[in-house]
Amino acid sequence: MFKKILIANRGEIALRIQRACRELGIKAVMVYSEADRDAKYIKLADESVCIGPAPSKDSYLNMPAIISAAEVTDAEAIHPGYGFLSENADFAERVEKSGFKFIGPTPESIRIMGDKVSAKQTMIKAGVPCVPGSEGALPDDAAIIKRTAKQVGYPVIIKAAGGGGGRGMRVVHTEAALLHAVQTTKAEAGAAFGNPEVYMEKFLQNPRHIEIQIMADQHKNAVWLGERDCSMQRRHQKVIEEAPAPGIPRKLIERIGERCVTAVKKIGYRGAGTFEFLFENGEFYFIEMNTRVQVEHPVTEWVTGVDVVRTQIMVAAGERLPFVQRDIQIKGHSIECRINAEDPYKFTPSPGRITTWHTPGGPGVRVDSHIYANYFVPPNYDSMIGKIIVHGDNREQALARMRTALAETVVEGINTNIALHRELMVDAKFMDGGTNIHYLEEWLSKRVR
Ligand code: MV4
Repeated sequence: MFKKILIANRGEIALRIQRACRELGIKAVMVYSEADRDAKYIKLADESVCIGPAPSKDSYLNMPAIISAAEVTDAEAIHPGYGFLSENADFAERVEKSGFKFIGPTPESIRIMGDKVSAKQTMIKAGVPCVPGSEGALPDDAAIIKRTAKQVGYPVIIKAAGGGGGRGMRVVHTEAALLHAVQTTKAEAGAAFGNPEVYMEKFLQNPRHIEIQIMADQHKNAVWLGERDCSMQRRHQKVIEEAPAPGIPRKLIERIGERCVTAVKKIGYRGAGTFEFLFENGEFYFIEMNTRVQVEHPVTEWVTGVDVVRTQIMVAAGERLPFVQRDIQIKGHSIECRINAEDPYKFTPSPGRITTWHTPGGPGVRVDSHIYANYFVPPNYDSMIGKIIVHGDNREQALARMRTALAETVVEGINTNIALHRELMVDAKFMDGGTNIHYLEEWLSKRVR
């Protein structure tokens, strides 16, 4: 096992990884920007290194500064968390070329999944069902583009190979609008991602977003850790996640989970990963794979009993997975609410000093957050300041526990979206379960006040 790990991230996930290190008896080196200098989780670290000024590009995205910090502190491995450099294949490569372990998949795996065209081709070959569409990238030939759209059937969606997470996409309803949409998406993709390649899919009108968590070691062992329903989102930012996905027959999920495991073994993937699917009319369609730990990993941890971050570290060190597939039994139900420092109605960021922070507790309540009273939420980063996660024997109990937890929570000094969560936890349609990816935005457009 490693003796010392460098954590190349900030906020709640940096603290989450630090806790996993403590538990494993590993020393944690934290890197921080000038904006995060006074954070308590920095003081809690065994060692810490300032890697630059507040802007991410000068600190948390500064590869030489992070690798130098690992060198001067004699760390053996680097955990990238989520966001920032976590899915940057060049960073993973530079980390390993500098003699450190990258806690995540190989640079090659990251590169394949980062290109959404190669990711999809890989999954088709590995037997994972995908959204019907173009075979690979679209060619320049207008007649072929039109023929492909006709075969797929309108509406279609044009997506950038270098995009993902909702960036670089355009829905097309008619042939008259097709070629212009392809040209515009290509131009934008070239400018934004340095890759003008685009591909085409059938546009699914009312899907749910269901994702499968997988974990693999370097000895050809892989398991899937159930699914998460992440359909409650606004502008491609998830707001509430839960596990298991309400109302989907177990047999259906098991079939797709097993396909994911087969694919993972076939491509020699290592570490934690997430297969993102759209789910519509009883069918799963792969769209993208995430090669990092995700914000919403706690709901999976709670229904499976697997510590995802601990396991990431163990498999990166070369250990075998400490469980096999039949050990993974889904127990009860878990829900996560993301707490953001933002205006609860306009969603504009609300950085500033927190004066009061009263955390909820009791049976089945977990809070993952780095904040505290007198903490200053810097304006430079994502507005998420923590997560409230609950577990219950069933969804009803989990919902009841979340309502209680949200009622107990007090944040003063800044605005947060806690009021939004309180309203959603008593919304009849959300309580029924199974809302689609458009539900929250439609609900917000009808919301009063
Ligand atoms: C789609 C789709 C409908 N049909 N692909 C948006 C984020 C990116 N990961 C893929 N996205 C979508 N791809 C086809 N063929 C609808 C979306 C989409 C979406 C997906 C998941 C969660 C929220 C979403 C919100 C809007 C659109």
